[in-house]
Amino acid sequence: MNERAGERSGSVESLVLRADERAEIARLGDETLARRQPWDALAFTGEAAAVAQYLPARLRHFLARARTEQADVTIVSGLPLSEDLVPTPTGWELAAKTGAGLREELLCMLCAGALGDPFGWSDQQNGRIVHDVCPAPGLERSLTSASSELNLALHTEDVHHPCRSDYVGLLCLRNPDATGTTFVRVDRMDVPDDVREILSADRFRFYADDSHENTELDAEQLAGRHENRVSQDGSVLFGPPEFPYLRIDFDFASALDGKADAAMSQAFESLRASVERVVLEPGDMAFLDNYRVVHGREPFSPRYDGHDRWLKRVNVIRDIRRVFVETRSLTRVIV
Ligand SMILES: O=C(O)CCC(=O)C(=O)O
Ligand SMILES: [Fe+2]
Repeated sequence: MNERAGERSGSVESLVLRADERAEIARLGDETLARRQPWDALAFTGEAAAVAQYLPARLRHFLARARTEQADVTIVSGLPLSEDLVPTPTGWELAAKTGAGLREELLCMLCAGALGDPFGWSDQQNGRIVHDVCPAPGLERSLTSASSELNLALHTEDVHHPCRSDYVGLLCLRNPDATGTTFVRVDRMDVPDDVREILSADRFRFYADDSHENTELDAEQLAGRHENRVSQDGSVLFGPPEFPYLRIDFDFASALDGKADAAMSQAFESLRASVERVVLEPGDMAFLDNYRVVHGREPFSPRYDGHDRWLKRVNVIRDIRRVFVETRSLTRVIV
């Protein structure tokens, strides 16, 4: 993990694993993987929280504290990646087809299991529980995580949905150009009380982004046109006023009236002024609190030579029953 001095305003909770802890995690990972052949992340979702109890106590304690204290950004450093990690795939489909980085998927799910319940979306990466975030040819300027050349705008993950994750977990496998993951804390939103009041009312619409819609637009093609997308209306700010939660997406949100539109512009302006960044290094896993920060990514040049940036991503919800209730089924993949 590497943060540029002077570019952070609050702290990032971080834990650097010791060599003995890395070895313990590697052993747990290998044993679990051997027991769980062929590896199927979905089948493991119900077991992840229980197996996570065998992670080193310091790591469990650290993640439990992040959960109870509602830390904005939490980073575990030094997770034991495979020494013979395969080349970075050119897109998630190839990763899925070839089973690239399965041991890392398991690490991702174990850490996620110490914080909550991993879950997926049927329309995102074909219902996979652990996603691959790597640049894909042809999608360099898309509005999804497969992009590279464009700044990935600040967003709440899966902003349109009531069961959006409490945490976005990102395990870094490669990041050769030290590309930053950007984020802004809701606490940094500095707007007058009357604007805050508007932002706290159900005067906004949140849309499914292109990772759900299976479209591959760039920003110019989207140009604020959201017709026909799945959406939900709600407020930008919610929860305890003294410890607010946030829901916003710079590309996939709109206001329902003129005053709300002006308030949203002010919110965007304020958030833009407080962007922080964290550079994930191989073996770092970040958990971004999806209620307390919005996140994005800096642009970079893809190589498509096997050495590209590569993250494994997992959505974590604090209580999977929210999904069971919303979908009226025992599924861990939201349709
Ligand atoms: O690539 C990153 O650092 C973050 C991308 C992102 O927003 C995501 O995967 O949800
Ligand atoms: Fe994201």
